[in-house]
Amino acid sequence: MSQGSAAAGEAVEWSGEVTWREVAGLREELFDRMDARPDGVSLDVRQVTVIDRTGLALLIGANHRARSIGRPLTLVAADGPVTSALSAGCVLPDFTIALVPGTAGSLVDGDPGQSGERPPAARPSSAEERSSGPTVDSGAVDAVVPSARPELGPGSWAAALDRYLDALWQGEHSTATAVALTLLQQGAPPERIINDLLARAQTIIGREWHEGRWSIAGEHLATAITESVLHDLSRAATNDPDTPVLGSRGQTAVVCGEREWHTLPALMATTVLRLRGVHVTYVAPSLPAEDLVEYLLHDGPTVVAVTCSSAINLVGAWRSISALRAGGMTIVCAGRGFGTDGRWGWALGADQWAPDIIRGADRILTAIDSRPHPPRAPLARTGIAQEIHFLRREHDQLLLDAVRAASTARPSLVQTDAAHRATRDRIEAILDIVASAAIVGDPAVATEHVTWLETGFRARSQPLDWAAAGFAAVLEVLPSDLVNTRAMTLTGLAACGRLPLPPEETHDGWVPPGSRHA
Ligand code: B12
Repeated sequence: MSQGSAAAGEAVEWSGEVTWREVAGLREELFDRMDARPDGVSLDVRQVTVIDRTGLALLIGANHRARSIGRPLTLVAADGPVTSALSAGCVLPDFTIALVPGTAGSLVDGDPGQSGERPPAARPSSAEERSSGPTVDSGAVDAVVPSARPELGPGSWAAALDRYLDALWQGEHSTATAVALTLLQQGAPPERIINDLLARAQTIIGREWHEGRWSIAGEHLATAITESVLHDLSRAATNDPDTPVLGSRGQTAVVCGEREWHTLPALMATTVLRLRGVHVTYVAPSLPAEDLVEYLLHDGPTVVAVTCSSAINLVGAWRSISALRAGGMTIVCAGRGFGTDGRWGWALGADQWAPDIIRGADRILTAIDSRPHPPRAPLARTGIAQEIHFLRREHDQLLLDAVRAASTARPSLVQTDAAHRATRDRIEAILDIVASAAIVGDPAVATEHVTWLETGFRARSQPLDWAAAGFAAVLEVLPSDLVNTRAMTLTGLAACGRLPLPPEETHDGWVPPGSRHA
């Protein structure tokens, strides 16, 4: 905390109560002023008599925003409820404060129904503040109860998403939590917060990472924060007396398909379903298809949601879906791995496709209320099962051979340890993607992967012809009787032919077979 007796910038004054009732209006005014005044704003909070967790969250968000946009925010404060709340939330040191002697008002615990009626309480000692005082962090979310406010407008959602992404960018867990919990307190349905804030933010950071603007470490940190916010939100929303009793709306399972390691989307869907009263068995990450169905047969759901976040995992999804079909279950597939319209999920034998988490929950509830399916055979095109069986059995050898083939053609691909690892990972993904394309019978799986690779290479200024090198190496090691998989590999290779001539090609003279350079 830095302190001063005088505050620069435009003066904004808050007085009386700063609780969930007032926060929306106060936020708008404060943020408008902050945007308008390059010299900053001094916020006089001396006349504040009561501040609750939403008010505190607003202050933290405003302070964070002031730093992001480089416009100072100074609090003109007395030794009163605002400074108590900030110190109890352990965020006092983050603020610039012009401290003026004098005391006013009281501190309430975040119960929106009571904040107006409660008589001013004595300020707790600092030890009490730390254990029981208001904080927007995970330990204090139990008392958050959504209000019955009118629906938030698109502007509020957009602003919240901006602030949430800012918090992820800065690695600020407590601000991210505050953004989500503030929406909840303003009356936003928890499932919309999950779908429109948390999932949306994850999608954006995924794109930012892929396009080279966000590091892998940053993405991991952001994912960890979002997972924790999801827990806090779930805990807070569960305390709403209107939340249906768990199990009152039946039973389901949400599972990651085999080899699928994106657990967070499945956890988001699980949370939404639990808040709707469904008893959910959450099985993630990847589990062998046979173990999954054996477990679920004992557990008892007749409806199972299978998630797949990347098309590289479609063979695993097919195995999971096939095992569940054999177990007589209705399958709702979801996740971007099944394609933008779910067509790859249908091709694998799913009964339903969910475009997003909310509609997924709707479809799962409808399926729970419907008659269960009898056991069914796997859905597969002729000859495909044998190819997939071979690819799975020989996976390690094929990968080894393909990496060797690629490195013989282009030694630079394995020149350093890092290059070798990257080459190995990318070739493994190509092996997976051509198998995925073959199993759903859609060349678009392979060509979309080429576009995806190309975007990543461009963003990192890496040679674009690497994609062709990878597909060519895979083609070289695939036996000739794997006609479907080879056809998809050739399609991928041909798509690489669209890429501009790479500089490296002229050095070692390697020409990818089947591409436009041949
Ligand atoms: C975090 C993350 C990871 C983490 C996952 C951690 C975790 N605990 O989940 C880790 C590091 C493990 C990871 C690994 C990989 N990842 Co990743 N990952 C992501 C990221 C950034 C966020 C995932 C997420 O939480 N999304 C939130 C969900 C809810 O949003 P959504 O996917 O848009 O889903 C919407 C709908 O599809 C639907 N939905 C999705 N799932 C479900 C489930 C149910 C039941 C329902 C009802 C609805 C539903 O609801 C959402 C909207 O409401 C995504 C980016 C992205 N766009 O998602 C990349 C992303 C999915 N990953 C990607 C890749 C490539 C990988 C790796 C191959 C990277 C690598 N080289 O190792 C591996 C593959 C691992 C594997 N075998 O599964 C790519 C996939 C692209 C592609 N064409 O294949 C993405 C899209 C990033 C990108 N932009 O390129 N990843």
